[in-house]
Amino acid sequence: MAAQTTHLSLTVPEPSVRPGDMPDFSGMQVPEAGSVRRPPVDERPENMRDLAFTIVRVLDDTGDATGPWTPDLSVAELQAGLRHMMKLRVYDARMLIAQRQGKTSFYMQHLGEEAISCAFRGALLPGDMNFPTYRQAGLLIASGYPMVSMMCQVYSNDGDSARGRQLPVFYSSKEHGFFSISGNLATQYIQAVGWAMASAISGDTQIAAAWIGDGSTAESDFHAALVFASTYKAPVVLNIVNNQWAISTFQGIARGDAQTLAARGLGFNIPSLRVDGNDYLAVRAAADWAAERARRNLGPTLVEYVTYRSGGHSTSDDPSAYRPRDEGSAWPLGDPVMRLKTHLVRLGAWSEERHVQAEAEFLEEVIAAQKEAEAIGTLHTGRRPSVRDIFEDVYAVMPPHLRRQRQQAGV
Ligand SMILES: Cc1ncc(C[n+]2csc(CCOP(=O)(O)OP(=O)(O)O)c2C)c(N)n1
Repeated sequence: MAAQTTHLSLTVPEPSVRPGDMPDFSGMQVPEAGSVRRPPVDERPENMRDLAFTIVRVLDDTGDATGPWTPDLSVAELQAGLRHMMKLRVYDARMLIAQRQGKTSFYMQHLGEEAISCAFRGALLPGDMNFPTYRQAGLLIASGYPMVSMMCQVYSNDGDSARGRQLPVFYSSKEHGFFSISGNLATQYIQAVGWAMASAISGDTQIAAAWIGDGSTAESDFHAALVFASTYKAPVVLNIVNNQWAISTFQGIARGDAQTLAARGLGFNIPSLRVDGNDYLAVRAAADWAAERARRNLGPTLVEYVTYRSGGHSTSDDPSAYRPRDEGSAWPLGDPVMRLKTHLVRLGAWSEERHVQAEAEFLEEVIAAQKEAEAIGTLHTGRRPSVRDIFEDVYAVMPPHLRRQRQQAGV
């Protein structure tokens, strides 16, 4: 009897819309703010699986904070949070222009994702360590890292602590809990787990935070990190920033729509939250919850922040080639800066005038920092690191063959 023949084929996931189409987020389920329960931090993971399939939200459409996840933040802390996000946005805008002016070779902005890194920073204590990607500079801004130092790195000038050896935006500051960024996606995720394991092995109290984008969860280091984190119950917060896009690739390619990215943690019995990434209060609440679990030695937590990459992937990218131009404005979770601003206005702790004034102040501050950094140098002007620096720090002690190469280079 002849077997029935099926011609096999592969499935290639496609986004529902492309340039020229109407944006379509109708498939996205957005729960009411305040409607998701908040389990105790020592909840057993099997009793909170529902948290990986919803979206924790605090700020409602009118700007009120509501529900069990509302974090206990003072007005001053909320204002500081808004300022950090605004400052990051102004910084991004200026550096984007600087790249277009040829002052740097490359830049990557955070537009629409400011709440995530800015709010998360507040949950950490001195000595804790982030293992960020290139899209969490809010961690630095919210920790008071000097903007001039950030710019010097972007300009690869003589003020760059990386001595011009790294791509722009690959910052590094041990003192500010910001591990050196590397271009190889996902490598930092497993390193964060190792750092957290080391902290536990040496009986310390510091915790680690791992960061990854939706696309990069497809890397094997992501999976290795989950194995080690769950096996040893390492004190680490495993953050996934789901901004819907990995350059031109929509999150469905990395299977973000096969259940959720938060649900990846459930197979490892890691408590997993899915959070509104454009809601400063929700991000902070989730970060506090996860950080407390890590500090109380209850093990890792996985947090997926649902957000949208409103800008291009980088200065080398034109998103209008692969998605509708106005998709960002159709994003159902709104703009993180506007949402926190509205909340503060509702509290009577901010106003339209204050906002405009703050924007002007930040522009002035960023321009002043820019003048200072550019006085040292930009990509093509001023003082740059010595060619000798190329040969330094490859090893702790320079081996003879590098010494010879340095001589050949005439430096
Ligand atoms: C191992 C590796 N593969 C590919 C790249 C090229 N690359 C740089 S960024 C990027 C997209 C990452 O997307 P995602 O993880 O979603 O983060 P996002 O840029 O959206 O923040 C790719 C493919 C790389 N840097 N490293």
